[in-house]
Amino acid sequence: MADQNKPLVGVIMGSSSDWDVMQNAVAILKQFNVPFEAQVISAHRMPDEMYAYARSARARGLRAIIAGAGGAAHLPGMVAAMTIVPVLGVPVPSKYLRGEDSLLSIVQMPKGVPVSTFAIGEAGAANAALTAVAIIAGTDDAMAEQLEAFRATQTAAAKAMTLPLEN
Ligand code: RP5
Repeated sequence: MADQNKPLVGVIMGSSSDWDVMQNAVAILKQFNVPFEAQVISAHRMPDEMYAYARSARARGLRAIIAGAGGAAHLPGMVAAMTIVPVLGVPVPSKYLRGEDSLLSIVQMPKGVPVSTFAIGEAGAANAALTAVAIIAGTDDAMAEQLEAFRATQTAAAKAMTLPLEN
C-alpha cells in the first residue's frame, strides 16, 4: 500500500529569498492535500546536494519537481538533466531584470531535456503546482475530481463577475 505521507512533489528553490514567490506553489499543493517536500537547493552554491536530490528523486517516489530560481536560473535545467521526473520551472523575479533573465534561462532548454516553464512570479508558481496536481490526477481519480471542482469554482466566480458601469 502506498505511503500517504511520502512526498509526491518536490518543491526546490535557489534561495530562501525565492520563498515569497514559491509559497504560492506550496499553497496549491496544500489546498489539494498533495504530500510534498520543500527546501532550498542552490545550483551554484550546493551543487553536490542538487546532484543527490535529482538523482534520488524518482526512486523516492516524486512525480514532479517544481524548481524556482532567479537570475541565471540553471537549477531547473540542471535538475532536469539528472532525472526523468518532470521538472516544472518557475522563473523568480530578479533584482535588475525583473525575472526576464530567469525566464529566458529556464525556458530556452536545448532539445532533448525539457523543463516545463511557467510565468514569472506568483502565477507561475501556482500554475506549476496545478500542473503537478494534473500529473498526479492522471493516475488518481480523486485528485482528478478535486481538479475538476477547482476549475468549476473558477468558472462560477468568473461568471458571477460584474463591472462597475454607471448608467
Ligand atoms: C538564485 O539567486 C536564487 O534562486 C535567487 O532567486 C537569486 C538570489 O539569491 P539570494 O542572493 O537572495 O540568496 O540562486
